[in-house]
Amino acid sequence: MQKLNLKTSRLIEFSAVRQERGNLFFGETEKHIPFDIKRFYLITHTPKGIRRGGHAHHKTEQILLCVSGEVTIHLDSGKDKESIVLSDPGTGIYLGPMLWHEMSDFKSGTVLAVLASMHYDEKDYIRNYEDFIQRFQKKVRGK
Ligand code: T46
Repeated sequence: MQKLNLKTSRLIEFSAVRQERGNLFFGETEKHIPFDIKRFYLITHTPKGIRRGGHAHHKTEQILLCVSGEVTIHLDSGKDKESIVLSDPGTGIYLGPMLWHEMSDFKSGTVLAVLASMHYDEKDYIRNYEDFIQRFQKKVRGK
């Protein structure tokens, strides 16, 4: 399994039941999912060459899970950057708040599922990178 070194992100290994009749993956709050799920959404039919995301969240925590296909997730804590390929439905990636993230290189047929800790609220988004970096630096100085 790939590793993640960023503090506000980690890979989550879901439970798996692999049988001759097929695979079943499951996740439970507390054990795999460190928040109560308030919302889910799916990203599908992303055309070749498209990059999605490009923002951070003030408070929302999320788990990204590639149900089928393959997608690359780019993470930026403000200090460190890391990219990871998601293709195994048994492995999700937890994204904490204040983590800039982008998704690229969606293979044809990719379905990206997202579990979120909060309802959709555009005010929770930081969509400007300079703004994100300024907020990150302010937080670091405040420590
Ligand atoms: C994220 C990454 C991984 C809603 O109305 N409700 C929702 O729950 C969501 C997620 C989006 N929307 C609307 C807001 C925009 O008008 O759907 C439109 C597309 O959203 P956005 O451009 O933010 O999509 P992505 O793929 O860039 O980002 C999404 C999530 O928005 C974001 O929270 O972390 O996936």
